[in-house]
Amino acid sequence: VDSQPYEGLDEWSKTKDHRMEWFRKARFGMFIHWGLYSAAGGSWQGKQYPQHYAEWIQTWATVPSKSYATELKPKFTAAKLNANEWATLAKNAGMQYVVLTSRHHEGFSLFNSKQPFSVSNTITGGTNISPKGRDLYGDIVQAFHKKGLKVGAYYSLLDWQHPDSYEGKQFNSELKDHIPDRKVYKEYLYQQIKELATNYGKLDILWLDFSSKNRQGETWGTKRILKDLLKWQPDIIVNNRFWNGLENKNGDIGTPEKYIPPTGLPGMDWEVSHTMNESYGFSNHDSKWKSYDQIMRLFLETVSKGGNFLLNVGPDAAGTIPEPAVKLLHSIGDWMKINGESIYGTTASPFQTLDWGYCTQKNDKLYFHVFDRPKDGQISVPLASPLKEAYLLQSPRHKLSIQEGQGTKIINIPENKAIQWPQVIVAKLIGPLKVAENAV
Ligand code: FUL
Repeated sequence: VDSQPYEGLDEWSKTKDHRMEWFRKARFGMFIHWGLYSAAGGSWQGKQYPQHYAEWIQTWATVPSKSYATELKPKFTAAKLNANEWATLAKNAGMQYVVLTSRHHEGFSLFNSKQPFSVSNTITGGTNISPKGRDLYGDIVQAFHKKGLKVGAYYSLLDWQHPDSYEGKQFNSELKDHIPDRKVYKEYLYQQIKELATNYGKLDILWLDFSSKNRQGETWGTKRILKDLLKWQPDIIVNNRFWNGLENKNGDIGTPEKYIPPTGLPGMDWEVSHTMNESYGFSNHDSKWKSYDQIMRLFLETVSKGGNFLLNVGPDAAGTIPEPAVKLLHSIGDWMKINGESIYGTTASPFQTLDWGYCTQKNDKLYFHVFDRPKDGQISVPLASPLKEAYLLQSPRHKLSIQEGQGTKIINIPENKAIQWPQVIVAKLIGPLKVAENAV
């Protein structure tokens, strides 16, 4: 299965370039992990569990399923949720799309699912409604739609709550003797995906998570879902996690996680997801925030290798995005406002590595992202083709001097007067781009 994208599903292959058009230009999106795990915040009964993957608290601390309804759900108040603020934050950061956890592995649907076996239904006998009857997923999606952002639903193929899933039994002693009926589980997945694809307007990405060695393809009823999905949402994109392995070549996009493949993913569209601290879900003891510089390096390295960058936020149970994350997003936004041109619609760098930073390209322009300005102020680019001009993206009228090096072009860059680091140099080509083979 692993190298057969859309085997037997011709419509998916035929429409791929059309469906991928916006995604290839967008380059930058927001990931949101929000669910009942946010109320645990990476701790259980006074004990702190790993600071990464706090959304996995159920497995770290073997939290019984019923505690989700009795302890976590009441704490998951969403009392401060302002979906419009989230959407504004993403938009001002220069993000073009959002991927929101509609249901994570824990089995709690953030959307108004009519399916049985969500946390509230099986355990409390409730009506399967998000806190206070509010359709949190719907509210958030609507806010992002209003801001003109594309919307993706993260949807977990695993469900630690559902009695007929592959993992459900381990957290629920009442299910000790229950024999899981996989048909029921497949139907549940199908119906929930149908709800996401038909009840909330346009769905731009279905971000599934995840197949493993023993569970893939027909484990989930993949073909049936994909066939109908394209009828419900003809422009939709699906990631590769219906199939086994993070770097399998199925689906529309590869999804390396907290990791930038050194040479990208050749022959495939891809998107790196990264966290601003260690964890995707909110953690009350994860203070390992990355610096602005670190995030920008991850972002620009990803884009320079041809990938999209999906940067995560983990709001707390009240719906507040942690302050350090907000600050980072503001700083990124300041940079994007001036330098977004070097991101949107660009393709991968033609050069392998550059000592001083990264590169992207678009039409007749190369964009150099200079992180480490050489002391003499000269950056060397292994470029054989002539340049028309070079300038700082933040002040296009100020042309920079260009010298011929040995098989290279040397551009003299001014002192760091970047309004927001890193500096971006635009180099305009005269003819077709030619990389210097033997540059020294
Ligand atoms: C993983 C999940 O298990 C994590 O909790 C997280 O959602 C990440 C993006 O994908 O595979």
